[in-house]
Amino acid sequence: MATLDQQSDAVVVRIVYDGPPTAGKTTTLRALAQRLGQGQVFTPEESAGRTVYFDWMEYTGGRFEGRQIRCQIVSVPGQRALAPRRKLLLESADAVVFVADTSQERMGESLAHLDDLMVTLKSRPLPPGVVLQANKRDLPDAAPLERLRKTYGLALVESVASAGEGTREAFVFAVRLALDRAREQMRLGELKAHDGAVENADSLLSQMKVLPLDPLAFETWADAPKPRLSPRGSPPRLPDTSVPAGWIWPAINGRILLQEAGVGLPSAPRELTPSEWVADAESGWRFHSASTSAFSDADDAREALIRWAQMHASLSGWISPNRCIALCETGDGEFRIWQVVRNEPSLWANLVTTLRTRDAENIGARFSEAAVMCTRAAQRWSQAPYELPCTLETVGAVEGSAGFVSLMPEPDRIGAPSSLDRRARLLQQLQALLTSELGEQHYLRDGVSG
Ligand SMILES: Nc1nc2c(ncn2[C@@H]2O[C@H](COP(=O)(O)OP(=O)(O)OP(=O)(O)O)[C@@H](O)[C@H]2O)c(=O)[nH]1
Ligand SMILES: [Mg+2]
Repeated sequence: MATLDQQSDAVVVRIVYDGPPTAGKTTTLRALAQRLGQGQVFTPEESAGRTVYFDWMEYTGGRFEGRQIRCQIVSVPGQRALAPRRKLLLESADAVVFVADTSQERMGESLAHLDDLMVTLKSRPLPPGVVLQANKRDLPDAAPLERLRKTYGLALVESVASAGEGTREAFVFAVRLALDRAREQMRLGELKAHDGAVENADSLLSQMKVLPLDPLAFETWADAPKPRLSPRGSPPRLPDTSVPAGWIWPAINGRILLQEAGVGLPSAPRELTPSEWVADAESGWRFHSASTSAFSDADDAREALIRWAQMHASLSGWISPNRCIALCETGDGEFRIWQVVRNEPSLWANLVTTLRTRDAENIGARFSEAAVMCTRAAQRWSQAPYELPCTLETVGAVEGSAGFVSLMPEPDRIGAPSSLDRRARLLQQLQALLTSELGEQHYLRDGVSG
């Protein structure tokens, strides 16, 4: 939302760069920084070259109603699991530059992402304008742009961000759109002088760091960042039914569960974050080994396995039963503990499915049920010996009541039950799901009948 900064007598507008993963948003900002010649891009964090929070730069130039124009130029993280961060940025946009990967291969994904953006923006009271930056035009399979041009009726600028081409043009257009919006805000009496300091990259980062974000929100690990090889060069071996006795919990049933889990298991896991390995089997089971679950000594690994087992045993009744813990040699002389869990539908997954039914009555009923279940989970889990993370992604139906269906936090990190009001936290999340994820996207996109 454009604001007046009284301290510097400037109007502050925010241009947000959105687009699918790896479309070239960060590359665009870096190219723009060079072309505009004012300062550097600030990137709080990257993982394997992917934006984790945002990229930020500022540009001051031109005048609006006698005041200086200060542009905050921000790019969103494209990865789906980071969507809450993207949403936060889109909510504050005065104009959006949509960076599309226009290669033949990625065009469909770009269009789907653009649909999502348009629906998200439409729900805002004064929707910001959008410029389409058709990127990667240098690729040999660059797709024709007719469909992009005709379907959306948006201004379109072709670009090769990696060579800096087209980035300045798209930006200049976006600033015009942002100022059009600021003028409209002024007309409506909504262009407000800011009390105190205007938001900057640091305050935005602090705000983002407390946004609820479940690292397990990856629907499949395929959505996670591309695998990177460990320094040793090879992924660790995944556990199978040949693990030695005493290396699996529960003792007997664990091996049987491992057999079921191992059906359609990829030959190697993927590295999600440094030294954190994951694999999804076609059987619907998930294998996960945290970075702290690697040991050079077998005895240390056994002791850790016992701690995992004790924690699981003491939580039985609260957690979904289809899970086991296995210890496995990595193939590189190390040992790793693997948590193997069958995917059970969480409240979140159920609600998203329900919304697709487009049946208002059904949607209403399922949401009330979810609210009741959240409340029950919060109450029930407060009796558990450990603090189980209680979110829409971790709560699901377990044997008729609200149980924990997600991956378990590591024993050394899980705490004693805290006095935190879990019920309030869950209801807050449910509301957030309604207003952002579903209210803004699916609900409006699909329409609701009934
Ligand atoms: N050929 C070509 N490659 C590009 C172009 N723009 C960006 N790239 C490459 O695309 C890859 C991803 O670029 P990024 O700028 O990191 O993508 P992003 O949209 O910020 O990705 P996320 O942060 O994950 O959302 C990099 O390898 C870039 O060098 C372009 O115009 N042409
Ligand atoms: Mg990026």
